[in-house]
Amino acid sequence: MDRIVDLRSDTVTLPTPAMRQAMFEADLGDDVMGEDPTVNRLEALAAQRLGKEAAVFVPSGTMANLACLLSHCARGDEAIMGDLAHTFLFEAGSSAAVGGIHPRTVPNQPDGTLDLGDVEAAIRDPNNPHYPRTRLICLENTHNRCGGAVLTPAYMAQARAVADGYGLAIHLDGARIFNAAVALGVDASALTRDADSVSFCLSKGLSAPVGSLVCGSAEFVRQARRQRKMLGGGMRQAGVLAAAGIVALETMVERLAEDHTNARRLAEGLARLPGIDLDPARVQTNIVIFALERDDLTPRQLVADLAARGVKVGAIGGQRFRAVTHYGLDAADIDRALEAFQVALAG
Ligand code: TLP
Repeated sequence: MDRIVDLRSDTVTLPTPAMRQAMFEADLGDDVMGEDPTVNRLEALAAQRLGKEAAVFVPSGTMANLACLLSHCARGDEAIMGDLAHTFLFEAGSSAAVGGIHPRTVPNQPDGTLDLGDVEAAIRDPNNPHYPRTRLICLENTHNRCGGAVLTPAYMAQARAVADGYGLAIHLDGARIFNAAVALGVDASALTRDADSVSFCLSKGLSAPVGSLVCGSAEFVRQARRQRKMLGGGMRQAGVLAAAGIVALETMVERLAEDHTNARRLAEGLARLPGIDLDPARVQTNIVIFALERDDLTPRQLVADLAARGVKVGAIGGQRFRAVTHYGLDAADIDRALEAFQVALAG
Protein backbone atom coordinates (compact mmCIF):
# COMPACT_ATOMS: atom_id res chain seq x y z
CA MET A 1 0.00 0.00 0.00
CA ASP A 2 1.10 3.59 -0.65
CA ARG A 3 1.74 5.78 2.34
CA ILE A 4 -1.07 6.23 4.83
CA VAL A 5 -2.99 9.52 4.79
CA ASP A 6 -3.88 9.85 8.45
CA LEU A 7 -6.59 12.47 8.92
CA ARG A 8 -7.77 11.30 12.35
CA SER A 9 -6.13 14.21 14.18
CA ASP A 10 -3.29 16.72 14.12
CA THR A 11 -2.08 14.94 17.28
CA VAL A 12 -0.52 12.28 15.01
CA THR A 13 2.17 14.70 13.78
CA LEU A 14 5.76 13.65 14.31
CA PRO A 15 8.57 15.97 15.44
CA THR A 16 10.56 17.70 12.71
CA PRO A 17 14.29 16.96 12.21
CA ALA A 18 15.06 20.37 13.80
CA MET A 19 13.03 19.37 16.87
CA ARG A 20 14.88 16.07 17.22
CA GLN A 21 18.20 17.90 16.99
CA ALA A 22 17.11 20.49 19.57
CA MET A 23 15.92 17.71 21.90
CA PHE A 24 19.29 16.00 21.58
CA GLU A 25 21.19 19.16 22.39
CA ALA A 26 18.90 20.62 25.09
CA ASP A 27 20.39 22.06 28.28
CA LEU A 28 18.65 20.33 31.18
CA GLY A 29 18.00 20.65 34.89
CA ASP A 30 15.36 19.74 37.46
CA ASP A 31 12.27 21.63 36.36
CA VAL A 32 10.33 20.97 39.56
CA MET A 33 13.13 22.96 41.23
CA GLY A 34 12.74 25.59 38.49
CA GLU A 35 16.20 24.75 37.17
CA ASP A 36 15.61 23.45 33.66
CA PRO A 37 16.89 26.29 31.45
CA THR A 38 15.11 24.96 28.35
CA VAL A 39 11.73 24.72 30.09
CA ASN A 40 12.27 28.21 31.50
CA ARG A 41 13.00 29.48 28.00
CA LEU A 42 9.88 27.82 26.57
CA GLU A 43 7.69 29.23 29.34
CA ALA A 44 9.02 32.75 28.79
CA LEU A 45 8.50 32.45 25.03
CA ALA A 46 4.94 31.12 25.43
CA ALA A 47 3.99 33.89 27.86
CA GLN A 48 5.39 36.50 25.51
CA ARG A 49 3.57 35.06 22.46
CA LEU A 50 0.25 35.10 24.29
CA GLY A 51 0.81 38.47 25.94
CA LYS A 52 0.68 37.08 29.48
CA GLU A 53 3.02 37.55 32.45
CA ALA A 54 3.92 33.92 32.92
CA ALA A 55 3.47 30.35 31.68
CA VAL A 56 3.93 26.81 32.95
CA PHE A 57 4.74 23.73 30.85
CA VAL A 58 2.47 20.72 31.41
CA PRO A 59 2.32 17.26 29.81
CA SER A 60 -1.02 17.55 27.99
CA GLY A 61 -3.90 19.78 26.97
CA THR A 62 -6.13 17.88 29.36
CA MET A 63 -3.84 18.63 32.29
CA ALA A 64 -3.50 22.25 31.16
CA ASN A 65 -7.27 22.76 31.21
CA LEU A 66 -7.67 20.88 34.49
CA ALA A 67 -4.88 22.84 36.22
CA CYS A 68 -6.62 26.04 35.10
CA LEU A 69 -10.08 24.99 36.21
CA LEU A 70 -8.70 23.86 39.58
CA SER A 71 -6.93 27.20 39.96
CA HIS A 72 -10.09 29.18 39.24
CA CYS A 73 -12.69 27.09 41.07
CA ALA A 74 -13.09 25.44 44.47
CA ARG A 75 -15.23 22.35 45.09
CA GLY A 76 -18.88 23.08 44.40
CA ASP A 77 -18.14 26.12 42.25
CA GLU A 78 -19.70 26.23 38.81
CA ALA A 79 -17.98 26.67 35.46
CA ILE A 80 -20.09 27.66 32.45
CA MET A 81 -18.99 25.93 29.24
CA GLY A 82 -20.33 24.93 25.84
CA ASP A 83 -22.19 21.65 25.50
CA LEU A 84 -19.63 20.74 22.81
CA ALA A 85 -16.59 21.99 24.75
CA HIS A 86 -13.58 19.70 24.89
CA THR A 87 -13.49 20.28 28.66
CA PHE A 88 -17.04 18.94 28.87
CA LEU A 89 -17.05 16.15 26.27
CA PHE A 90 -13.54 14.72 26.22
CA GLU A 91 -11.55 15.14 29.38
CA ALA A 92 -12.97 12.17 31.26
CA GLY A 93 -15.13 14.42 33.42
CA SER A 94 -11.92 15.55 35.11
CA SER A 95 -13.09 18.92 36.42
CA ALA A 96 -15.98 17.23 38.23
CA ALA A 97 -14.13 14.05 39.14
CA VAL A 98 -10.93 15.65 40.41
CA GLY A 99 -12.02 19.15 41.34
CA GLY A 100 -15.66 18.78 42.36
CA ILE A 101 -16.36 21.57 39.86
CA HIS A 102 -19.93 21.72 38.63
CA PRO A 103 -20.04 22.08 34.82
CA ARG A 104 -22.99 24.12 33.57
CA THR A 105 -23.43 23.78 29.84
CA VAL A 106 -25.03 26.21 27.44
CA PRO A 107 -25.43 25.33 23.74
CA ASN A 108 -22.47 25.91 21.48
CA GLN A 109 -23.49 27.82 18.37
CA PRO A 110 -22.26 26.38 15.03
CA ASP A 111 -19.55 29.09 14.95
CA GLY A 112 -18.07 27.86 18.23
CA THR A 113 -19.37 30.75 20.31
CA LEU A 114 -21.68 30.67 23.29
CA ASP A 115 -24.64 33.01 22.98
CA LEU A 116 -23.74 35.56 25.63
CA GLY A 117 -27.42 35.97 26.51
CA ASP A 118 -27.44 32.24 27.35
CA VAL A 119 -24.28 32.69 29.40
CA GLU A 120 -25.74 35.59 31.33
CA ALA A 121 -28.94 33.65 31.97
CA ALA A 122 -26.90 30.75 33.36
CA ILE A 123 -25.04 32.86 35.94
CA ARG A 124 -26.32 32.12 39.45
CA ASP A 125 -27.50 34.50 42.12
CA PRO A 126 -24.59 34.40 44.58
CA ASN A 127 -26.90 35.24 47.48
CA ASN A 128 -29.10 32.19 47.02
CA PRO A 129 -27.67 29.31 49.07
CA HIS A 130 -29.41 26.71 46.88
CA TYR A 131 -27.02 27.38 44.05
CA PRO A 132 -23.44 26.54 43.29
CA ARG A 133 -21.32 29.67 42.92
CA THR A 134 -20.63 30.65 39.32
CA ARG A 135 -16.91 31.36 39.01
CA LEU A 136 -15.79 30.79 35.47
CA ILE A 137 -16.69 30.94 31.79
CA CYS A 138 -14.78 28.48 29.56
CA LEU A 139 -14.36 29.21 25.85
CA GLU A 140 -12.52 27.24 23.14
CA ASN A 141 -10.55 28.62 20.18
CA THR A 142 -10.42 27.07 17.66
CA HIS A 143 -13.48 25.04 18.51
CA ASN A 144 -12.80 21.36 17.93
CA ARG A 145 -16.35 19.95 17.74
CA CYS A 146 -17.58 23.01 15.85
CA GLY A 147 -15.25 22.09 12.99
CA GLY A 148 -12.25 24.25 13.91
CA ALA A 149 -14.35 27.41 14.12
CA VAL A 150 -12.54 30.59 15.14
CA LEU A 151 -13.56 32.99 17.91
CA THR A 152 -12.68 36.62 17.12
CA PRO A 153 -11.10 39.30 19.32
CA ALA A 154 -14.44 41.17 19.14
CA TYR A 155 -16.31 38.18 20.55
CA MET A 156 -13.73 37.75 23.30
CA ALA A 157 -14.19 41.41 24.27
CA GLN A 158 -17.95 40.92 24.52
CA ALA A 159 -17.47 37.84 26.67
CA ARG A 160 -15.09 39.84 28.88
CA ALA A 161 -17.71 42.50 29.41
CA VAL A 162 -20.22 39.87 30.57
CA ALA A 163 -17.66 38.22 32.86
CA ASP A 164 -16.69 41.56 34.37
CA GLY A 165 -20.32 42.42 35.03
CA TYR A 166 -20.51 39.43 37.40
CA GLY A 167 -16.95 39.18 38.68
CA LEU A 168 -16.25 35.96 36.75
CA ALA A 169 -13.00 34.70 35.27
CA ILE A 170 -12.56 33.49 31.68
CA HIS A 171 -10.55 30.41 30.77
CA LEU A 172 -9.70 29.90 27.11
CA ASP A 173 -8.97 26.37 25.88
CA GLY A 174 -6.66 27.51 23.13
CA ALA A 175 -5.37 24.05 22.21
CA ARG A 176 -5.30 25.36 18.60
CA ILE A 177 -5.03 29.09 19.32
CA PHE A 178 -2.32 29.55 16.69
CA ASN A 179 -4.60 28.06 14.03
CA ALA A 180 -7.11 30.77 14.97
CA ALA A 181 -4.47 33.49 14.89
CA VAL A 182 -3.18 32.42 11.47
CA ALA A 183 -6.72 32.10 10.06
CA LEU A 184 -7.63 35.61 11.22
CA GLY A 185 -4.23 37.12 10.42
CA VAL A 186 -3.90 38.50 13.96
CA ASP A 187 -1.38 38.09 16.73
CA ALA A 188 -2.34 35.26 19.09
CA SER A 189 -2.19 37.77 21.95
CA ALA A 190 -5.18 39.61 20.42
CA LEU A 191 -7.21 36.45 21.00
CA THR A 192 -6.04 35.87 24.56
CA ARG A 193 -6.09 39.45 25.88
CA ASP A 194 -9.55 39.07 27.37
CA ALA A 195 -8.94 35.68 28.97
CA ASP A 196 -7.58 35.30 32.50
CA SER A 197 -6.02 31.95 31.65
CA VAL A 198 -5.15 30.23 28.40
CA SER A 199 -4.05 26.69 27.62
CA PHE A 200 -2.48 25.76 24.32
CA CYS A 201 -0.95 22.63 22.81
CA LEU A 202 2.45 22.15 21.22
CA SER A 203 1.62 18.62 20.13
CA LYS A 204 -1.12 19.28 17.59
CA GLY A 205 -0.55 21.33 14.42
CA LEU A 206 2.70 22.71 15.85
CA SER A 207 4.06 19.14 15.67
CA ALA A 208 6.01 18.88 18.91
CA PRO A 209 5.84 15.38 20.39
CA VAL A 210 4.46 16.26 23.85
CA GLY A 211 3.29 19.21 25.87
CA SER A 212 1.00 22.13 26.50
CA LEU A 213 1.28 25.45 28.28
CA VAL A 214 -0.86 27.33 30.75
CA CYS A 215 -0.49 31.09 30.48
CA GLY A 216 -1.80 33.87 32.71
CA SER A 217 -0.78 36.37 35.37
CA ALA A 218 2.25 35.52 37.50
CA GLU A 219 -0.04 34.82 40.46
CA PHE A 220 -2.35 32.61 38.39
CA VAL A 221 0.57 30.61 37.01
CA ARG A 222 1.91 30.09 40.56
CA GLN A 223 -1.44 28.47 41.39
CA ALA A 224 -1.44 26.40 38.20
CA ARG A 225 2.11 25.21 38.91
CA ARG A 226 0.93 23.94 42.28
CA GLN A 227 -2.00 22.17 40.60
CA ARG A 228 0.38 20.63 38.07
CA LYS A 229 2.41 19.15 40.95
CA MET A 230 -0.74 17.84 42.60
CA LEU A 231 -1.82 16.19 39.35
CA GLY A 232 1.56 14.49 38.96
CA GLY A 233 2.71 16.68 36.09
CA GLY A 234 6.02 17.91 37.55
CA MET A 235 8.48 16.46 35.04
CA ARG A 236 12.12 17.02 36.13
CA GLN A 237 14.44 17.14 33.04
CA ALA A 238 11.52 18.17 30.85
CA GLY A 239 13.80 20.33 28.72
CA VAL A 240 14.11 17.39 26.31
CA LEU A 241 10.45 18.01 25.49
CA ALA A 242 10.48 21.78 25.88
CA ALA A 243 13.29 22.01 23.32
CA ALA A 244 10.90 20.71 20.66
CA GLY A 245 8.28 23.16 21.88
CA ILE A 246 10.62 26.10 21.33
CA VAL A 247 11.23 24.97 17.75
CA ALA A 248 7.46 24.58 17.36
CA LEU A 249 6.75 28.15 18.48
CA GLU A 250 9.62 29.64 16.53
CA THR A 251 9.20 27.82 13.22
CA MET A 252 5.85 26.02 12.93
CA VAL A 253 3.21 28.70 13.45
CA GLU A 254 3.05 30.38 10.03
CA ARG A 255 3.10 26.94 8.39
CA LEU A 256 -0.39 26.23 9.80
CA ALA A 257 -1.75 28.20 6.84
CA GLU A 258 -0.84 25.21 4.62
CA ASP A 259 -3.04 22.97 6.76
CA HIS A 260 -5.92 25.40 6.35
CA THR A 261 -5.47 25.44 2.56
CA ASN A 262 -5.40 21.63 2.54
CA ALA A 263 -8.50 21.44 4.72
CA ARG A 264 -10.33 23.71 2.31
CA ARG A 265 -9.20 21.57 -0.63
CA LEU A 266 -10.43 18.45 1.16
CA ALA A 267 -13.76 20.08 2.07
CA GLU A 268 -14.39 21.29 -1.46
CA GLY A 269 -13.61 17.85 -2.89
CA LEU A 270 -15.77 16.04 -0.33
CA ALA A 271 -18.69 18.41 -0.85
CA ARG A 272 -18.76 17.40 -4.52
CA LEU A 273 -19.21 13.70 -3.68
CA PRO A 274 -22.73 12.27 -3.63
CA GLY A 275 -23.89 11.27 -0.15
CA ILE A 276 -21.63 13.73 1.68
CA ASP A 277 -23.20 16.65 3.54
CA LEU A 278 -20.69 19.45 4.00
CA ASP A 279 -20.56 23.21 3.54
CA PRO A 280 -16.93 24.06 2.65
CA ALA A 281 -17.54 27.71 3.53
CA ARG A 282 -17.68 26.68 7.20
CA VAL A 283 -14.11 25.34 7.13
CA GLN A 284 -11.95 28.09 8.63
CA THR A 285 -8.90 26.15 9.86
CA ASN A 286 -7.65 22.55 9.76
CA ILE A 287 -10.71 20.59 10.89
CA VAL A 288 -13.35 19.28 8.48
CA ILE A 289 -16.55 17.81 9.92
CA PHE A 290 -19.04 16.23 7.54
CA ALA A 291 -21.92 13.79 7.50
CA LEU A 292 -22.76 10.71 5.45
CA GLU A 293 -26.24 10.78 4.00
CA ARG A 294 -26.62 7.20 2.87
CA ASP A 295 -28.84 4.37 4.13
CA ASP A 296 -26.81 1.59 2.52
CA LEU A 297 -23.49 2.42 4.20
CA THR A 298 -22.70 2.86 7.90
CA PRO A 299 -19.98 5.23 9.19
CA ARG A 300 -18.12 2.20 10.55
CA GLN A 301 -18.13 0.54 7.09
CA LEU A 302 -16.91 3.70 5.42
CA VAL A 303 -14.10 4.16 7.96
CA ALA A 304 -13.01 0.54 7.42
CA ASP A 305 -13.19 0.81 3.64
CA LEU A 306 -11.14 4.02 3.66
CA ALA A 307 -8.58 2.48 6.01
CA ALA A 308 -8.18 -0.43 3.61
CA ARG A 309 -7.38 2.19 0.95
CA GLY A 310 -4.78 3.86 3.19
CA VAL A 311 -6.91 6.77 4.43
CA LYS A 312 -7.76 7.18 8.10
CA VAL A 313 -10.61 9.39 9.30
CA GLY A 314 -12.54 9.43 12.57
CA ALA A 315 -16.25 8.64 12.98
CA ILE A 316 -17.47 11.04 15.67
CA GLY A 317 -20.98 9.84 16.39
CA GLY A 318 -24.20 9.62 14.44
CA GLN A 319 -23.49 9.96 10.74
CA ARG A 320 -20.60 12.38 11.28
CA PHE A 321 -16.88 12.22 10.60
CA ARG A 322 -13.89 14.39 11.36
CA ALA A 323 -10.82 14.86 9.15
CA VAL A 324 -7.92 16.99 10.35
CA THR A 325 -5.07 18.27 8.17
CA HIS A 326 -1.58 18.69 9.57
CA TYR A 327 2.18 18.81 9.10
CA GLY A 328 3.31 15.89 6.95
CA LEU A 329 0.30 15.97 4.61
CA ASP A 330 0.41 17.86 1.32
CA ALA A 331 -2.04 18.59 -1.49
CA ALA A 332 -1.21 15.27 -3.20
CA ASP A 333 -2.18 13.42 0.00
CA ILE A 334 -5.48 15.28 0.07
CA ASP A 335 -6.14 14.27 -3.54
CA ARG A 336 -5.29 10.67 -2.65
CA ALA A 337 -7.79 10.83 0.20
CA LEU A 338 -10.45 12.26 -2.09
CA GLU A 339 -9.88 9.46 -4.60
CA ALA A 340 -10.29 6.88 -1.82
CA PHE A 341 -13.56 8.53 -0.75
CA GLN A 342 -14.79 8.54 -4.32
CA VAL A 343 -14.10 4.82 -4.76
CA ALA A 344 -15.46 3.88 -1.32
CA LEU A 345 -18.69 5.80 -1.90
CA ALA A 346 -19.10 4.33 -5.38
CA GLY A 347 -18.50 0.75 -4.19
N1 TLP B 1 -8.19 16.83 21.24
C1 TLP B 1 -7.97 15.55 20.62
C2 TLP B 1 -8.93 14.50 21.17
O1 TLP B 1 -9.01 14.54 22.54
C3 TLP B 1 -10.31 14.60 20.65
C4 TLP B 1 -8.12 15.68 19.11
O2 TLP B 1 -7.77 14.70 18.43
O3 TLP B 1 -8.57 16.73 18.64
N2 TLP B 1 -8.60 20.96 24.04
C5 TLP B 1 -8.94 20.73 22.76
C6 TLP B 1 -9.75 21.75 22.03
C7 TLP B 1 -8.52 19.55 22.12
O4 TLP B 1 -8.88 19.35 20.86
C8 TLP B 1 -7.75 18.62 22.83
C9 TLP B 1 -7.30 17.32 22.20
C10 TLP B 1 -7.43 18.90 24.17
C11 TLP B 1 -7.87 20.09 24.75
C12 TLP B 1 -6.64 17.93 25.04
O5 TLP B 1 -5.34 17.79 24.64
P1 TLP B 1 -4.50 16.47 25.03
O6 TLP B 1 -4.91 15.43 24.04
O7 TLP B 1 -3.08 16.92 24.89
O8 TLP B 1 -4.82 16.11 26.43
